[in-house]
Amino acid sequence: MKIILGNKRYSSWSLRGWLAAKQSGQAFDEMVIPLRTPEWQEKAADPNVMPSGRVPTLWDDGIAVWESSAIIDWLAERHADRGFWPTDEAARAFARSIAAEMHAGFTSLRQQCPMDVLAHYPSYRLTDGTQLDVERIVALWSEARSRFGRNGDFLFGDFGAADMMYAPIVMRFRTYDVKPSGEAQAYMHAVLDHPWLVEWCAAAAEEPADWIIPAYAEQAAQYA
Ligand SMILES: N[C@@H](CCC(=O)N[C@@H](CS)C(=O)NCC(=O)O)C(=O)O
Repeated sequence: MKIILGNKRYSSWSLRGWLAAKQSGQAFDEMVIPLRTPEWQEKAADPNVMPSGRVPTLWDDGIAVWESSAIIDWLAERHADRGFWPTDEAARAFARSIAAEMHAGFTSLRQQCPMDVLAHYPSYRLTDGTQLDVERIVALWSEARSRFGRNGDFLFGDFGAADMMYAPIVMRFRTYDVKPSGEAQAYMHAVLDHPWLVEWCAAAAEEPADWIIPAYAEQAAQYA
């Protein structure tokens, strides 16, 4: 199994696919291709690397799967014992709904606050639209935790598919200094302390300096 990723520093969708590969329990290779470089343009145009021209792309037994949600579904089907989705029906319905809501929505937050797992902008101000996205996400996390998450630290107890979808949001909250209280705050700490997230951020910190995207560096200078 092999997964094609963008920069670990920036690529939020890659993080979701990579977490799914981790959850599968299978050994896998990674190919990290830096966004907005000539290498990216070459690989993105090659259907034998990324058929959609985007990351993440998973290659599994010679079969390509792209779109983070499809990668999660594919691996959840192939490794049904790995706890991607809750077994309880009501919990699973909620988990699938909030995962889909993440995949399709929160456009204001996604546009205003690109993921940069190494950055911290303490003086950043959210727009009203982004604030609404934040409030909705915090409400979803709190409801999942209080209704279904009592047996563990994650949305549905153990780490699973819904946590994969929201892990990049946790990263954004840390970067843009969004500090929810209560259940949501505890949930953020659980995600940030999870060994796979720690591993991802450590790898991001090792990426070459010439992979830095100047627009993001300028944002850092403005709000640091
Ligand atoms: N809906 C896709 C989004 C994939 C996506 O947009 N990935 C970004 C990197 S985070 C990408 O490949 N961008 C390259 C580009 O836009 O040229 C998914 O869920 O995987």
